[in-house]
Amino acid sequence: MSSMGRGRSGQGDRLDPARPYHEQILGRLLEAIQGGELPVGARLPSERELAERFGVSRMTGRRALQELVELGLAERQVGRGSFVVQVKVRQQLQGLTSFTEDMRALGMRPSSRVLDVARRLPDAEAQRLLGLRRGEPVLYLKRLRLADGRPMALEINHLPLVRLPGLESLPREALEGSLYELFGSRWDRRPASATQTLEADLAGPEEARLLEVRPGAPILRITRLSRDQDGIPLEFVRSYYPGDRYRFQAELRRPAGEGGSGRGDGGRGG
Ligand code: 16G
Repeated sequence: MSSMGRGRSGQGDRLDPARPYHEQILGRLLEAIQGGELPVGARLPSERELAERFGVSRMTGRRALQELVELGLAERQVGRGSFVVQVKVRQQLQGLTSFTEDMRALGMRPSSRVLDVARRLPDAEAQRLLGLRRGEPVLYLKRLRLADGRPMALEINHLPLVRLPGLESLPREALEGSLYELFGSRWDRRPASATQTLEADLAGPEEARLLEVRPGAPILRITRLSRDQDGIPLEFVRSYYPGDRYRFQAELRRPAGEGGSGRGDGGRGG
């Protein structure tokens, strides 16, 4: 492939007249990004440079760059040009899915590193949310979740041992796979509903080291309380997500009978 980062027009820069030019230029840019020739932070050729190199109009060059921005792979900086950015995982906020399912749906290979596993008494919040009686233990499970070998989340799970008999004696490897699959296959319990919260935070030294971000980098603190088919809590998880690797998306709808709910200050005046 011809170099995208530098060099002059050559054989490799010829485009096939039978296919849309902007698509082919986009393809070359994608190859250069995926191949590491244009790493995160690299400046992309400008629309003028693309136009010259491929013998197309500046409009065509602009369109290829625009599509790269829309794919979430590049960012325009006013007066400076376009730069390659870290790809973000687009995560839906509806649908109760597992890490394993989410990463597979994105074509990535999920894996886990078990950092800590121990029988413990839950802290007050975990005990209350899980609806445990005093003295009822949880399996405290701390895992680093990776996708294609890259850290994507640090999860600290609290699993109520009274509801998951035998969990404690499972080999460590069983905890490296999908917990949601394990709930189903071993106890015939499936997370059916969950309450999740998201908050912004800054990475402390431990999160930074594990998630491979700098200390003080933006992270998301997420909690999830999942319940089974009968509404019984199955897990309480505190997770840390690197802010530069995710974009959350939710579909929003006006409540039925808009303006007529009689609640809050959203109603029609008069
Ligand atoms: C997600 C959940 C987590 C759950 C895990 C199970 C959040 C925000 N999300 O990461 O609560 O334990 O999926 O995934 O905490 P697994 O089945 O792949 O182990």
